Amino acid sequence: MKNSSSLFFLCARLILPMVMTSGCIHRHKLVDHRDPRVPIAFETDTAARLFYEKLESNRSFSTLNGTRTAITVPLFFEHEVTSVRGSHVDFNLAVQTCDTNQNGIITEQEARIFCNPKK
Ligand SMILES: [Ca+2]
Repeated sequence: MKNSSSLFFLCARLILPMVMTSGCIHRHKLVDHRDPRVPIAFETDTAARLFYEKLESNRSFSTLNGTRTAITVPLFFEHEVTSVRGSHVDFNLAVQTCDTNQNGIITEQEARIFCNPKK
């Protein structure tokens, strides 16, 4: 009886580390959201300055540059999705918001409205 229990513990001591360190299914997927910048022109230098100042002030509050999602079944399966968000996302959203008539040119009036939206 003693031999069978010591054999069991010996096998457990040998097999358990092998199972723990053996290759499990690991999948990693990288989703890249780095779209190109939307082309935009500014009517005046003041419009450009106002737009970029507002854009930079909004970026200081934005800390989320990506997400990581993982699904794990210990020892057997691990699936991980990393989503990367590029800096052009903020720029493109700001252009979309600021250029209210969507003509590809940000006027000084549009930039001022973008900087001080009515509440
Ligand atoms: Ca416009």
